[in-house]
Amino acid sequence: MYLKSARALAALFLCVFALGSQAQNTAPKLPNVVILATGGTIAGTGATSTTTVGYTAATVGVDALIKAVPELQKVAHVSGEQTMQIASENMGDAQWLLLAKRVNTLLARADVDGVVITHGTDTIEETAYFLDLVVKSKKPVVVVGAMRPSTAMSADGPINLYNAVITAGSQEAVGKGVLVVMNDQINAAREVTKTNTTTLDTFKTPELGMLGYVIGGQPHFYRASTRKNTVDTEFDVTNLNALPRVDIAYTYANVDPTAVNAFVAAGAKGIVHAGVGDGSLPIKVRPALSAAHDKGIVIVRSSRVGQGIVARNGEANDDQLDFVVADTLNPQKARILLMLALTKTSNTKEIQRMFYTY
Ligand code: DAS
Repeated sequence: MYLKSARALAALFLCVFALGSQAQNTAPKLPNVVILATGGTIAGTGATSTTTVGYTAATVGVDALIKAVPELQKVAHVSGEQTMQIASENMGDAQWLLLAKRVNTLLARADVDGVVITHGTDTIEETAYFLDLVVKSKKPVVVVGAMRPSTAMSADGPINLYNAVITAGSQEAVGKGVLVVMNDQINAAREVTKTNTTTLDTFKTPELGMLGYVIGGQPHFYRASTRKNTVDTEFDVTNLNALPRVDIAYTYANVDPTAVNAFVAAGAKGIVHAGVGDGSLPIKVRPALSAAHDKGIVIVRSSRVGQGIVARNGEANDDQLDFVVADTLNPQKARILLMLALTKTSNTKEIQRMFYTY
């Protein structure tokens, strides 16, 4: 009698164990996502819950950022590293190289599925594009920030971080290039830009459009960039410890060549001219740019307008001047591509090819 009930009990136990382990086997395997924290508003703190301007950026550490969003544990195995702690107006070449090398090291590991970078919003579009050109993996890299500090009422940091981690751990984001995920939207690094100084919806790709959304804990893509990025670029930072100096000369009514001449004197290897309209060159500035060119400085014509193509041989005879046009890159992004191009060549025909490729 006892033997029978013991056997029944043992059979029941084995059944429950089998179901339990089967359930465990069928539970979705969570992706491993590493968060590299660099500072910014997402890590900012203000005096009160209504302080949304006049707060201090870059004060909250990565562990606190992760702890503030316990829901992260349900969507990924998350680990954090404090790569730096700065407001992103202070981001520079050294920080970019440090970040890019760390991202590449992490993504080369089989146990890392994606990387999220928390970052100040002021230069998120620059860091994202720099990484878009030098990350050597198809695994997702998502740059995320916030427009309200962590202490603010309805802070956007936690949900932005949650959406960024989901996207970085998703299969859908593989091979899409570096992404900026904020305000429930997914934008490509090449075109995204900050369009408003303070509002939550500031990051946009004004004309070419965002890539998709993160809604209900799921990324939804509707388009992809047509330009080469990440593993398909010719740029590699592995052995780089510095980047060539490239400056931006902003144009406006009554401008004169003071800035251009100062950049030449400072040793610029490239100058991006942020022209008016379709990259127009004022007659007072053109000779200074030509003189700079004759000293071996590569000149790229971009536009302060921000959207649209700067057409070759349109507002200037680029063939005759031996200048490069930025295509649709705004001045701050044209500067990044020119910096990396100059690590490979100073041949303007080769550099023009790069501006039509990336
Ligand atoms: N100063 C801004 C920066 O760090 C704060 C922010 O918006 O993230 O970019």
